[in-house]
Amino acid sequence: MNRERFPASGTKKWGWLAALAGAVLLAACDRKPAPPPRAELVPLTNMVPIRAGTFQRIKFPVTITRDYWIGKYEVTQGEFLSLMGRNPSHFTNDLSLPVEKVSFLDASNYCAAVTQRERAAGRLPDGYVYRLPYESEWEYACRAGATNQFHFGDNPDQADAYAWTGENGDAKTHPVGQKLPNAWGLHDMHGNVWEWCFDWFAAYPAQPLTDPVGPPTSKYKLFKGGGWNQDAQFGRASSRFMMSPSNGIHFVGFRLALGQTPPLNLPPN
Ligand SMILES: [Ca+2]
Repeated sequence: MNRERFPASGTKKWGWLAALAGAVLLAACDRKPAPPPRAELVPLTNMVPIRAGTFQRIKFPVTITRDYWIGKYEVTQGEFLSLMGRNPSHFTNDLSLPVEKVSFLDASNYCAAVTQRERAAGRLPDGYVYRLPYESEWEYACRAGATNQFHFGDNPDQADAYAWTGENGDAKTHPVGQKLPNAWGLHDMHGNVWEWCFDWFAAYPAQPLTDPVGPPTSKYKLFKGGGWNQDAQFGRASSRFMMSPSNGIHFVGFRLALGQTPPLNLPPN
């Protein structure tokens, strides 16, 4: 047995380890901090991608030049409650009902909270944001390629299969997604609750429009699509009503959009 072999070998081993540690230390000092992992865009599972395109609003074409996503359903009371910790709705006892009595500001705050949550989870890269749909985005998605007053045609008497309205709604909201969707898979675009859009209210400009975002400011924000409180004829794709952004009422809710920032044609602050 060679007694010298072990101490000699041990010395070599420790020397080698020390050299390695030094090299690692040098390399560590040399290395820049690793960049945070790049977020991949993973839209919420109930968001439907909408391709850029053009639709006809009354007499004039409206063109949207960028793709975006829009919610398949109105935002439910369950979704709102779980993120915001409160449920302002008038009609309750079922969390799959659309949230209502939300002001424009409540709806905007919800969108911002979704953005923050998804950003923190690494599912929302810089340059994208959850927000309310612009009116043009909402209307383009509602029409889903149809050129009629409703996505199902021109006759409000055919609304029953697609919409909860004053005629069939029993004077209340209904769980989202019970009626047939439009051609792009979106439910309750007509009826159930009216839906806040991002735009301030003004009369439609009498000209072709590209990526319109509404006036820089006005007194009211607008909402679209009709609801349980009014007959179907009032919920045509081009119809709109408006209300102060701080008011909430039991026939107005909203749905999410997901888009790039900044939007085109955003008016200066
Ligand atoms: Ca609706």
